[in-house]
Amino acid sequence: MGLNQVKLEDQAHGSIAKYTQLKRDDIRVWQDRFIQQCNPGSTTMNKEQFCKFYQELRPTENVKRLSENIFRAFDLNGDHGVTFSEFLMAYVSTTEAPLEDKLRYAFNVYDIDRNCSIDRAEILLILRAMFQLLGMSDDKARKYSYDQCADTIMKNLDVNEDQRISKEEFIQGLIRDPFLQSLMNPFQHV
Ligand SMILES: [Ca+2]
Ligand SMILES: [Ca+2]
Repeated sequence: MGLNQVKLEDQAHGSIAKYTQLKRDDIRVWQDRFIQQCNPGSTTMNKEQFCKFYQELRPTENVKRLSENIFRAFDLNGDHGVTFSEFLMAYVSTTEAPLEDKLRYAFNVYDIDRNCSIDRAEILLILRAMFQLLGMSDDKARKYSYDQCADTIMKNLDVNEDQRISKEEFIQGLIRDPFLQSLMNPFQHV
């Protein structure tokens, strides 16, 4: 590794440490583990690599269907790759950080087209994966009915009734409503 690269890595680790409160040694351990899964010479994961890695990190969860959406949520700059910094900051935010931080990432999971709001179609798509994550049998899922569920969610979260849920509406709404939170927050069950 060249001197410049070392310098860059040091800077990156500095900001990760500040954000996550992790010790530099721990960050290095995470980095080694992360890089092993990337293509040789790369420090960025593609979707396939990420999904495999994430499922290994959360083996008890049925995250398979959701992991592609979690990839998108973690890929903050939207370049279809998750860098080590993006990964570790997101992973710590969704496992150890306060609820509000988890919900910020949860919002990204639902905002499939990245237009900073969630519509009913996006809710329906993610709900199916959430029900699977929650281990609900088809029967139980049918009882709740996705459509009914989406209606309840829109009614409770879309405060200004513009048929879209903003990030603020999403976060405040789920903090207010523990039932919806348990149904909708993919990071609650870690
Ligand atoms: Ca990215
Ligand atoms: Ca959207």
